[in-house]
Amino acid sequence: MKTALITGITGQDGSYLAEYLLEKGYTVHGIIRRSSSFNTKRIDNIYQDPHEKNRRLILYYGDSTDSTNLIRIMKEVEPDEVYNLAAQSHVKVSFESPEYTAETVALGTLKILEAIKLLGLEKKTKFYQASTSELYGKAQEIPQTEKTPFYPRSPYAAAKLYAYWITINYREAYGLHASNGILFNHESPRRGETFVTRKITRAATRILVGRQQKLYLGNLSAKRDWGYAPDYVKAMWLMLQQDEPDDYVIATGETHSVREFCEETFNNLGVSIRWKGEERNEKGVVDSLEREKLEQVLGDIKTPLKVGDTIIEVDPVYFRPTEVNLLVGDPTKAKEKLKWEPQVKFKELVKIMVENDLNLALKENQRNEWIKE
Ligand code: NDP
Ligand code: GDR
Repeated sequence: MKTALITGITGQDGSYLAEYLLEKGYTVHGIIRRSSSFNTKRIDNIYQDPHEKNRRLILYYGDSTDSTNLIRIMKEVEPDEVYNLAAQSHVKVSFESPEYTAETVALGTLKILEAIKLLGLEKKTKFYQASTSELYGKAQEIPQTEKTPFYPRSPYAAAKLYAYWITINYREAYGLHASNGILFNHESPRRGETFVTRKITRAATRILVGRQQKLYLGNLSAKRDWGYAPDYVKAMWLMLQQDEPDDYVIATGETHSVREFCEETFNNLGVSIRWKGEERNEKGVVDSLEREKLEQVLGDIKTPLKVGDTIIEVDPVYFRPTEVNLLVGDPTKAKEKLKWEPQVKFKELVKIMVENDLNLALKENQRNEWIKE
């Protein structure tokens, strides 16, 4: 049976990928960071106690900035496949911590590749690099394909550009089976809560049950090609099953604005919103409430929301010094060569996330009731 090593296993994608590989019979090794609080929530469901015999999920403490640690783990595991997912992955945060972002994203990738080479594993170990649609940045073409020129617009994207090219360089220089997945945004109930989709579905459901009053957002006009994370980890695996390494766009081919994501989220809950004001102080106001739908989603609970309430406000603090306005990918190559297609598109994705977060908000309410009692 095959062995895989995943960096970033505690993240959204790492957790889905680990589940997927375990189902396929792999032994999965994952690198986690030491933290003062637990950071393994997303993999708790697959965790196996170190005392268990024949366990197939093995975790190591490590960090993308520590090459001695990476070399030691690589030597111990000698994996058939490495999935390099670890990163400071937040674009806005990368403007605040540009050097650390470059350390983890750019040099972190180099360190893993170099570990494979130093240990003489070039012929055994296949390598997947988590590249990104952020590489297109100020997009030079619509839709974006594997041939569209890159124009990074953040320290994160510039670091990912280095990682993209160093992956190709190790493939060409040392014959490594190394592939870049140029993945467009992909979301899920496991998405970190500071990324815009999850921020919206968490806030909307909390607003509905009266646990939060407003949702503050940045640029509502940005458009993204949003897919579903469990679909996307399958594409990662498929890339490493090909005879030849290559680079692939993974996307849905649809694009929607942040504004539309808000509307669709609230629609799922029986609330329609109308927009008021200019870009820097735009507001989302409750336009109508669909009583039947609200009863369906809330049961006995009454929402405090009223027509005319302002529930979304723009706060320029969330604007980025340089923004990526429009991304939409063309996944034709992946469809033809990998036989990969996205199963979940925009509307279904929003529904999945809203359902999950509504349950969370209702549970939070219940917990509060217990505390009061
Ligand atoms: P997350 O932010 O959810 O997960 C990032 C992972 O990297 C976490 O496990 C995190 O650990 C780990 N990590 C962060 N810094 C370090 C470090 N210094 N050393 C070791 N591990 C570290 O990202 P996603 O799962 O969404 O994305 C996975 C990868 O794919 C990332 O590289 C991202 O840049 C890229 N990507 C993501 C896309 C998306 O839409 N989700 C699209 C295209 C590319 P911890 O849990 O401790 O924080
Ligand atoms: P992105 O995702 O930058 O595309 O990077 P994010 O969800 O952070 O932003 C998407 C767009 O929404 C706008 N936006 C806001 N974003 C956040 N986070 N918070 C807000 O309040 C807000 N308001 C508006 C942003 O300006 C942006 O235009 C993600 C990450 O997962 C990367 O690691 C990955 O490489 C890319 O997707 C593809």
